[in-house]
Amino acid sequence: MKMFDEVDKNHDILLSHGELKVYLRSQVWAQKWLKENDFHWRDLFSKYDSNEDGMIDKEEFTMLYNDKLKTLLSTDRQHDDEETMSREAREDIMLQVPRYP
Ligand SMILES: [Ca+2]
Ligand SMILES: [Ca+2]
Repeated sequence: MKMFDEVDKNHDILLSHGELKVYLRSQVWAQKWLKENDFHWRDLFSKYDSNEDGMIDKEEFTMLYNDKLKTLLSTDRQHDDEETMSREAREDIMLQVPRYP
């Protein structure tokens, strides 16, 4: 998975707390989630580190991705689309304004 490789900076096919923190903190789409009052890195790991080895492996990351990241990403994209659409709609309106000499 492309995202997994991006998070896994030292390429040991495992994601440490540090790697996941650095990655998510650098992602625009993750900011809203990270700033939620009930968000805690400890909870994230206790929830998704199923074998409790202190690292997130590919399988565990897929769980996290499907459970959480996918939704965040799609919401973010939708938001972008809406902004683009409204910008286009605004241009349409401007074109429709009759011009008086
Ligand atoms: Ca790693
Ligand atoms: Ca694990």
